Amino acid sequence: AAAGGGGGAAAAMEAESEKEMREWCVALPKVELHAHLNGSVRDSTLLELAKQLGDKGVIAFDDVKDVIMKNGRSLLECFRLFDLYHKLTTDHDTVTRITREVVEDFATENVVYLEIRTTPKNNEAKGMTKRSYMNAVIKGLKTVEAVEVMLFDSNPLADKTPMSGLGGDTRKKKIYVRLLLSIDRRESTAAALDTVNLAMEMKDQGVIGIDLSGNPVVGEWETYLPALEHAKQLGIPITIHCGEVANRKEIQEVLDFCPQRLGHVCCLNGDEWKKLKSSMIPVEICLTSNVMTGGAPSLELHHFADLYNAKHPLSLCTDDSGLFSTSLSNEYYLVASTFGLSKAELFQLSQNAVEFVFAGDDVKISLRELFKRAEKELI
Ligand code: 6MZ
Repeated sequence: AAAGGGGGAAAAMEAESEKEMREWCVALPKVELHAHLNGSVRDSTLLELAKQLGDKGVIAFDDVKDVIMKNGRSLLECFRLFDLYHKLTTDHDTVTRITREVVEDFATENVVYLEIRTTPKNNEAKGMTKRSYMNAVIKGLKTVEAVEVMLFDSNPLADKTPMSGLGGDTRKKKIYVRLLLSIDRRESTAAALDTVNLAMEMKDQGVIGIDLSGNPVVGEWETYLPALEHAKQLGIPITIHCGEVANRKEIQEVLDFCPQRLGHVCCLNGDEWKKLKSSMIPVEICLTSNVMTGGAPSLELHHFADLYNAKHPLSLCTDDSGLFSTSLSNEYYLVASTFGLSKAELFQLSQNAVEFVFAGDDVKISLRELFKRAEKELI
């Protein structure tokens, strides 16, 4: 009984320290660089939307409910799910709503800088163009009330308000939000070019980059290359999903293209790892997503450890926090619990991500200041 009691006490202590660490990871100011809008929608909102469409007879609610509430998801299942999500979020008002909620959810996690990526969509039946879709997203950013959304670069010297409510500050939290436009791998060259041109047109409205994403077993690099080259010529920063599947030819081509950042980098071989490491291209690491979709065999064997030990530039990201039931705080907690990083190391990891944001120098300066202040309170 004594041994059992001791075990109980040890377990209680462990539970207490887990709780403390989780709370610390929430309090840590964080930078999110890889979050897909539709993958970040709350389950409760998806269920509500599914119920409404179910009542109208557009979908079978019970089928949808099971899919949304299901846990493990293969990569292919994810992309089937996105088609379903898109059915639920097609109209302008819903796009505005989910954008607002996604920003609020990230701000609740003390994310202080957020790049949301989304695929501008044409949908004739809803009178939606890529442009009107993006206007609906931006409307969502402008109607956030719970936190102050900073969509434009501001003069950091004129702005001394703490951003994350650290130290019991009761003023509204602030969050920088920027948008990346995604090219979906199913799109044609012309559609991909439209997205790049739209990003250029909307660069004064918070749009700062281009992403290439979508089902990695669909499409050819040559199809998107003209659009990506065009973005490069226009000086628009680019991030590319790389190596979600072992497509050797494409991994080479992506590494040769040298985008500003890379997402995932799961299935690289020895030479590709060498090339990546010598390139020093920052990598957006998505632990939970990679383990759930099979891009990494387990948390313990995730390539985070190798890249971290090699001091490769990294930032932890959620990918699809709704779809994978995670949060950025949870991703930091997983790094602590799986790889044994200390609080000081986690803080450094979070702070380093400031250097990889696509926003301009004013924002970086402001974020560096914020981390300096936070360090005194958290470490
Ligand atoms: C590749 C992904 C992805 O754009 O409609 N997307 N692409 N790999 C992933 N890892 C699991 N997760 C999400 O958000 C959803 C879209 O983002 C891309 C897919 O194209 C998906 O349809 P938006 O807001």
